[in-house]
Amino acid sequence: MKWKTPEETPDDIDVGEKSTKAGGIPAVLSSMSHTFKKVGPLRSLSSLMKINQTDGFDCPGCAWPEPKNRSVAEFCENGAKAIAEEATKAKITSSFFSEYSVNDLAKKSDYWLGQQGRLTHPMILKEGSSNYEMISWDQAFKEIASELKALDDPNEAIFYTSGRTSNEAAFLYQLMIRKFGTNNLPDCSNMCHESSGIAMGEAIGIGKGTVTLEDFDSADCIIIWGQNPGTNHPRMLTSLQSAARRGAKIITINPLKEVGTDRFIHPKDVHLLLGGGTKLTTQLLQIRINGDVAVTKGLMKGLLEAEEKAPGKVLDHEFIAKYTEGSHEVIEDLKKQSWDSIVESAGVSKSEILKAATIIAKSKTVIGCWAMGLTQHRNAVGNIQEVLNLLLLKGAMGKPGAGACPVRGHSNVQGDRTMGIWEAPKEPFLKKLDENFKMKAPREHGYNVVQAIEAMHAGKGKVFFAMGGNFLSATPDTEYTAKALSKTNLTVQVSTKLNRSHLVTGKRAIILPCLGRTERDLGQFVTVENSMGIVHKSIGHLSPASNFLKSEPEIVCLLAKELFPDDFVKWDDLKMNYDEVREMIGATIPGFEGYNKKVREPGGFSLPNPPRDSRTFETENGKANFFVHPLPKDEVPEGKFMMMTTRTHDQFNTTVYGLEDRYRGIKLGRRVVLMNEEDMKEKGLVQGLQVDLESEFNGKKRRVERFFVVAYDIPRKCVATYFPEANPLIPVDSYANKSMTPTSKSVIISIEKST
Ligand SMILES: Nc1nc2c(c(=O)[nH]1)N[C@H]1C(S)=C(S)[C@@H](COP(=O)(O)OP(=O)(O)OC[C@H]3O[C@@H](n4cnc5c(=O)[nH]c(N)nc54)[C@H](O)[C@@H]3O)O[C@H]1N2
Ligand SMILES: Nc1nc2c(c(=O)[nH]1)N[C@H]1C(S)=C(S)[C@@H](COP(=O)(O)OP(=O)(O)OC[C@H]3O[C@@H](n4cnc5c(=O)[nH]c(N)nc54)[C@H](O)[C@@H]3O)O[C@H]1N2
Ligand SMILES: [Mo]
Repeated sequence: MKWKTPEETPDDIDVGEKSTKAGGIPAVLSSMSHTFKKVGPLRSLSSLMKINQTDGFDCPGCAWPEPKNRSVAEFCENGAKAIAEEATKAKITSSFFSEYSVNDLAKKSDYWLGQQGRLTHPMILKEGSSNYEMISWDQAFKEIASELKALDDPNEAIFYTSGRTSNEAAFLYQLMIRKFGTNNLPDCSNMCHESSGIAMGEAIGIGKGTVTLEDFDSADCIIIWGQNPGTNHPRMLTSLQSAARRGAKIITINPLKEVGTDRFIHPKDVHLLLGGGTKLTTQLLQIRINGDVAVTKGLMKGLLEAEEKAPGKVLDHEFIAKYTEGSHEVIEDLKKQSWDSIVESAGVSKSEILKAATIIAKSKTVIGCWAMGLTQHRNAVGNIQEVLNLLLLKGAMGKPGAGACPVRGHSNVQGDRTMGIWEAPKEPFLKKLDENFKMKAPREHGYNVVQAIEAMHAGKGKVFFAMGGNFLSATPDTEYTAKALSKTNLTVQVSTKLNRSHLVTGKRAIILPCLGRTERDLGQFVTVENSMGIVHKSIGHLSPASNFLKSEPEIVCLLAKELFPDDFVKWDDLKMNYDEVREMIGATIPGFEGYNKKVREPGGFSLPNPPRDSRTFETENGKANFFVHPLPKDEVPEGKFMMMTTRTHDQFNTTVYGLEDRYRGIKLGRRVVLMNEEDMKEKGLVQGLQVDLESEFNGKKRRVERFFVVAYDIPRKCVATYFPEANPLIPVDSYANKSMTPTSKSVIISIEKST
C-alpha cells in the first residue's frame, strides 16, 4: 500500500520555556511516570533495579558503557522510557488485527502505534487481504523458507538488522544468511556510524573508538562534535560532570545550544536537585550546519599558531614522527587555508575558534567525541578524518585520558558488526566461516541500506527480512522506500512492537514477535558489546509479554532448520544452548577465544584495540594516517535553507514515547521546523504558522506539509526538523561519499506558507 502522512497527527504545538539544565527533578519524575504508568510499580521497580547491573540486562536505550563501580540505579530517564516501552503491560492480541485493517492502522500516528503495546502472536497478511491474521510459528517458517527457496538467485533476498540484536542472534543470523548465499546484510549502522567506521579504518586501522570510560577521568579536554548526550546518551553526562568538576574543559561544537551539554544535575545528587547543577560546557562553538570541517581546521590552525609561540609544547612531535604519516600535507593545507574562508564556512568568528584552540593547546590529553552531527553529511568521512587529524596532532591516541570516541547509538550496534552483520565482509572472516561450518560463503559484496532500497525499487530485491528496526521510517525518502518495499513478494519483520514497517508491506507480510532484553529467556543470557568494545552479559528477568514469543536466536535457528534440514550446523540444538553459539563465535572471531569463560567474569571483557592498547595501527602502511579534505562548498542557494533532522527528548529513533521535547521547550507536536528569528522575519513568518517544506535534488522534488514554525536559537539559513517526520524530504540518492550514509543532517529545502 502507498505511504502517506498519517492522518492522526497532532495539529497544535505549544512552545514554552527551554530547560536550563538537564537531569534534576523533572528527569526523575519523567522516568517514574513513564515506567509506573506503563509497566506497573512492581515490574517497574524490579526492572529498574536490574538495568545495567552485572546480573541484570543491558539497557536497550544506548550503547554508553557502565562504570566499574556501579550504583544501585545505573539508568537514566531515557533508559527508563526505553524499558517502559518494552516492558509495558499493554498487548496487541490477534483480535486487535481483526478490529483494525492495515489501512486503518496506517492512518494512526507513530505514537499511537507504540501505545498499543507488545506484539504477542505471529501474524500473516495474505496477498490481497486487508487484515493481518494469526499463523502458527511452524507455518510462518514454512512460508518464509519456501518464498526464499523459490528465488532465482539468493541475492534477491535482503536481510536487514537493527542494532539491538544480541551477539548470539547476530552471529547465527549472518551464518544462516551466508549459508543461504548472499551478503545482502544492510543494517542501521549504514545510516548511523558507517562514516565513522570508514574514516577510522583508513586513518587508524580500526573502526571503533579508542577510549575507555576511565579515560574520561583523566582527560584535560573533551571535545564534543555533533552530539546531544543529554537526550541520547544521558549516562555520558555523569562522566562529563565528574570531568567538569575536577577542572577538565569541555568544548561543544553544535549548531544548537543543547541543554544537556550545558548544565546537568545528577538525579542522585539530591542535595543539588534544587540548585543550578554543574556547568558542563566550557565553550560552545555554535557553528552552522556542516561547519565542522571548517571549524576543526580552524582549531588546528590555532594549534599551529600556538606551537609557533611555544615550540614543542603544543603538538606531540614524537608521536607524529614515530606513528603517523601525512602530517606535512595537513600542516601545509592548514597554512594555505585563509581565516576568512574558515570563518565563512564554520559560521563562528576567528576569536571564538582561537579561544577554543588555546584550551586544546594547553591540554596534554584530549578526547574527541562525536555522533550523528558529523556522520550524516555528504562530507561525513571528511568530518571525522579532520577530527582524527586534530587528535593525531596532539598525540591523543593510545595514552590515558586521550583518544577517539564515536558515541554509538543502538545498544548492540557495535557488537552486531563484530559478529559479521556487514554487507562488505573481509576475506579472513569468510574463510573462517567456510572452515568452521562446512560452507562456501559468498564473496561478492551485498547491498547496504541505500542499495537495498534501490534494488527493491528496481524489482531486484524480492524478499525483505528485518531482524528488528523500522526500515520504512528510519530510511530516507519515505515515499520512495515505501514503493520499494511494496514491490517485494514478502516482507518479514521480527519485532517487539508495532511500527510503520508492518503497514507498508510486500505482496505478503509476516510479523514474528520476539522477546525483548528485559524478558526471561529460558534462564539463558545473551551478550552485547558497548560503545567502548567491552563485551558483557545481559539477562532478562521479567516474565515474557506472551507465551508465544520466541527469542531472536531461536527464530533464526528454526528458520535455518527449515531452509537447510540436513545441515552440518545443528540448528535445533543451538536454539537452547547459547554457550554452544558462543563456542562457535570463539572459534571464528579474533578476540573471542575462551568467550564463555571470559564473559562470565563480572563486567565482561575488553576486545583487543591495537591503537589503544599499543599504538599499533593496522592500516596498509602500518601508520596512523592524516588526511587532507577540502572545505565543503556552501551549497545553500539564495532563499533556501540547510535542514538537519534530529531526535526529540521523547523518542527512540522511530519509536515515539511522547510529544514533548522538554529540553527544547516544544510540546504537543512533532511536525515543527526550528528557524532563526531573522530568517522568519525575512520570510514573513511568525511562530505557530504552518509551512510546507520542499527539497529538490537531482531534479526531483519532495514535499511535506503543515509543519509549525518555531523560533529558535539556530544559525541563519539553518533549520531543524524531527526524525522521522521529515524523512520524506531526504533524497535516497543523497548520501555521504564512501560510506553511503544518507545525508540526514544536510538537506537543502525551501519553506513556504501552507495554503
Ligand atoms: N533517548 C534516545 N537515545 C538514543 C536515541 C534516541 O532516539 N533516543 N538514538 C540512539 C541512536 S541509534 C543514535 S545513533 C544516537 C544519536 O545521538 P545523537 O547524534 O546525539 O542524535 P541526534 O538527535 O541525531 O543529534 C545530533 C546532534 O548533532 C547536532 N548537529 C546537527 N547537524 C550538525 C552539524 O552539521 N555539525 C555539528 N557539529 N552538529 C550538528 C544536532 O544539533 C544534535 O545536537 O543516540 C542513541 N540514543
Ligand atoms: N532523518 C533521519 N533518519 C535517521 C536518523 C536521523 O538522525 N535522521 N538516524 C538514523 C540512525 S542513527 C539509525 S540507528 C536508524 C535506526 O533505524 P532502526 O534501528 O531500523 O529503527 P528503530 O526505530 O530503532 O527500530 C524500532 C523498532 O525496533 C523493534 N525492536 C525494538 N526492540 C527490539 C528487539 O529487542 N528485537 C527486535 N527484533 N526488534 C526490536 C520494535 O518493533 C521497534 O518498532 O535510523 C536512521 N534514520
Ligand atoms: Mo544510530
